[in-house]
Amino acid sequence: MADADKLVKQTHALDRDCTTLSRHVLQQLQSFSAEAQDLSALMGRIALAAKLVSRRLSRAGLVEGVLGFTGDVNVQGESVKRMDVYANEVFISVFKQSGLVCRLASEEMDKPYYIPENCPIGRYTLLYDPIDGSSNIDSNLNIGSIFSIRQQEGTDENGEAKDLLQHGRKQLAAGYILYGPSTMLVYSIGNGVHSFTLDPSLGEFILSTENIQIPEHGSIYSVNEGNFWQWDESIRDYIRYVHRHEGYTARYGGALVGDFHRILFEGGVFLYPGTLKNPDGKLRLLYETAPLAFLVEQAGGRASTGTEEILDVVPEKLHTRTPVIIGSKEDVELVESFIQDRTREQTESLTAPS
Ligand code: P6P
Repeated sequence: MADADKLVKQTHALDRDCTTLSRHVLQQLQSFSAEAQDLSALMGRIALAAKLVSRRLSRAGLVEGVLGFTGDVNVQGESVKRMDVYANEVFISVFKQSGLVCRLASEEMDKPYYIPENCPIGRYTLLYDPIDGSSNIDSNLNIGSIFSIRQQEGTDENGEAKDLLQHGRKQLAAGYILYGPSTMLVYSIGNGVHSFTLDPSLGEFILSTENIQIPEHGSIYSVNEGNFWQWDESIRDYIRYVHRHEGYTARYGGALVGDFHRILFEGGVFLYPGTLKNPDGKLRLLYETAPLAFLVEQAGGRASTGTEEILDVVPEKLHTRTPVIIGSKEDVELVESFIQDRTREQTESLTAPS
């Protein structure tokens, strides 16, 4: 390669290494306004939280008191892992110092955590799942953190946060961190989906892929088939279909972020339908499925409950759960078609002359 070409390649590599997350946000917004600076600073704090969690995970097997359970049960009724508590505290500490976030709502906390001094109107609310997929931690498999940022809108007459119980199209930013062979941060502020990879030698998240677009269709279907006995007949119909037709392959890691990340890059569909035990499904809207729905729509995909778009769902309470079908447009529509067929049959049987 000629020297000139080497120099161009080297300059390009340096430019990319200088594209940190905070810088990328400002580039996305083409602005240095107060709001742009706020979002840039918020994403910088997300990156700091991710680095702190990633650092602890990378040494989990060597340090006492990182793995295992605390012995407590959280508001979800789930046994709490030590890493759940640590990561939850990391986000609180990182954002308390930011001066930007008025309240934090977490899967691990019954009520939002308020930072009164940060609550003048115009500040922000952070919703997050500090560690998603914590059942994978002790077996050193991939886990994630999921986050969503909304504009703080004050409180209603009952003192409840007005911005929390609103549909997902109110999100200003959303994304996740995947703690895998490398630590990746994937985010959107409504201007496409972009991924950053943590370079431990720099201690920085460096841009790896811009404007990610999910394939229109993919071969992967990702679902816990151990719940087959608990599903509605329509979902069973879908599973029977993919079992009997060529071109489908099952992938399920038991951690939403890793399963979603695979779908985002390779196409296909992830689903967590309602079950007999959890008719509304297991996954929580505000800090799990709505942030991922925001991303997948930005990447050209879809996210549905089976009957409505995830981003249109207005939660009744902070920890509202919804069924979720998320991924490539064609594959989400295929699952929905089985739901519509069953609904039509039920309607016809009810209206048929006896
Ligand atoms: P199941 C992890 O506990 C989680 O919340 C998601 O990360 C994951 O997709 C789901 O639950 C797995 O649930 O019932 O298949 O073990």
